[in-house]
Amino acid sequence: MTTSKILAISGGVGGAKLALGLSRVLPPEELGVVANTGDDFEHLGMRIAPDLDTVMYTLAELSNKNQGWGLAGESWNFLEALARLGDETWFQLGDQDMATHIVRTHKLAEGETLSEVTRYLCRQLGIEHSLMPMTDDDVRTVVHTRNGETLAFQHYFVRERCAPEVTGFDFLNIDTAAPAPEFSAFLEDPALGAIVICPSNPFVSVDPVLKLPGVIGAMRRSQAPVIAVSPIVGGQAIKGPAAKMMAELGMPLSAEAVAEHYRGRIDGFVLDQQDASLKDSIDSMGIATISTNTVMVTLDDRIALANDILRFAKELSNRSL
Ligand code: FO1
Repeated sequence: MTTSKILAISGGVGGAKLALGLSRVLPPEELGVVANTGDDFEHLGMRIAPDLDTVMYTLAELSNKNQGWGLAGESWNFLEALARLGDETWFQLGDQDMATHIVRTHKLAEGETLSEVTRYLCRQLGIEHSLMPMTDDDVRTVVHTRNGETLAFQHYFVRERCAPEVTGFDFLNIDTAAPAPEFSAFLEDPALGAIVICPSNPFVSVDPVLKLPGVIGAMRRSQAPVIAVSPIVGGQAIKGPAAKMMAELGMPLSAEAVAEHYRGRIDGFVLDQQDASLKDSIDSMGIATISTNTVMVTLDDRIALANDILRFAKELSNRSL
């Protein structure tokens, strides 16, 4: 049996960069990318799925590389007209991006599942690798804050610009949600060679995926090693509020604390080369660790990191034989 398939678990921007690298070194039948949908929300009557769209636009090479989300060459006529009508403009919806939300909302209303709609959108954008939502059910991340307020994720992230101090997170409806069929199929596939947790936010991008009923059990039953890439480099998050959240949750600001967070759920950990000195203490948690360049500036960086992870996955599989 060849164990050649890779399943990548991704949030938005950081995860999408690694997913692109993996898509450049693996043929379509050997890579699946599962995206967090806890960030999804209903806005102005539309269903918005930010992480799915970020990965989708990145794989299609249509993304706005400066901001990481949205489309390159976007125009904003819709948003300007919305402002004229006095409606909410805190969540920036570009004219081209709107087409994605309208097609998704329309197809969901016709009874298609989010997995089916995602497959359709990917096909239309020429993406050959599999991109799937973590679930077809409506799981919603909420953020608990120090002042006692609970915010819907996008209200915390975009409207409040991550300013409120966080005290914890909940994933509404997660206990009754099921992993999407294609996600389950990947986890149960005897040809699964590795599960890669991309350098995404551990608390709000990866945990919702891992906390879906049955996911951890299926990961443990699978022979495939689970490898996480640290989103914390030199004590800072490459992008987004992960480091701010760690500080507010009273955690040390280090990649080691991320490994500790994933302890019991991963077999391997990828540190940035700047943090190479943490290798021994993470190894001693029973997590095999390597260090390499994880800061993905260029496409070559994304591809090099993907190759490093695939080599590491092979090494871990051979060790457990
Ligand atoms: N992020 C922002 O910081 N500001 C925005 O106005 C914004 C709009 C937006 C529209 C569509 C979309 O798919 C994503 C969008 N994002 C925006 C990104 C997104 O909300 C976050 O990066 C993720 O939810 C975190 O992974």
